[in-house]
Amino acid sequence: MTTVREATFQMLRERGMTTIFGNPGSTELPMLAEPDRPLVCVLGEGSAQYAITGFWTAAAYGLPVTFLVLNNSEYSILKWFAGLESVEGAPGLDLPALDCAAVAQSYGVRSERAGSRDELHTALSGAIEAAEPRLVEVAVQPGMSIG
Ligand SMILES: Cc1ncc(C[n+]2csc(CCOP(=O)(O)OP(=O)(O)O)c2C)c(N)n1
Ligand SMILES: [Mg+2]
Repeated sequence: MTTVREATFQMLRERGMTTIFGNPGSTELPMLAEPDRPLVCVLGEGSAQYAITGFWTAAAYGLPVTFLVLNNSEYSILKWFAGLESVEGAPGLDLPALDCAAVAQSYGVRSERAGSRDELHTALSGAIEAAEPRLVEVAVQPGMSIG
């Protein structure tokens, strides 16, 4: 069975992209290396909480980065890891009601939520074209498998 993680890495590799650690690394390092390329930082709603000031950095320096938050309302990777270690009932792994769009907006990053495939396409296109930081948040299903 293909996992979301494997499919994501494969998709990135096929397009000459890579994964970096959290907001600051995703925001600053590639931008310094190749400032003319559009930059999209794809992250989970949980990861966003660990480097939340990356939103401030993007807003303060006017960096034209697009944040795409895939919000599955859980700490999925640790649920998966708990299963791997046969741990049952690990606490604190559900993350309901995290609103990354509202948080990023409060840091000065114009943000929106997409509720459908069409809305996601429109929001992402606009965000990538914009000459300022933008955030698009979309709800995705919990769990690791996609098929
Ligand atoms: C800067 C940084 N802090 C902490 C971690 C540890 N870490 C790995 S995944 C993760 C959160 C995962 O939650 P989420 O982003 O919601 O992704 P999901 O597992 O639900 O796909 C964290 C905190 C990290 N990789 N990098
Ligand atoms: Mg999550």
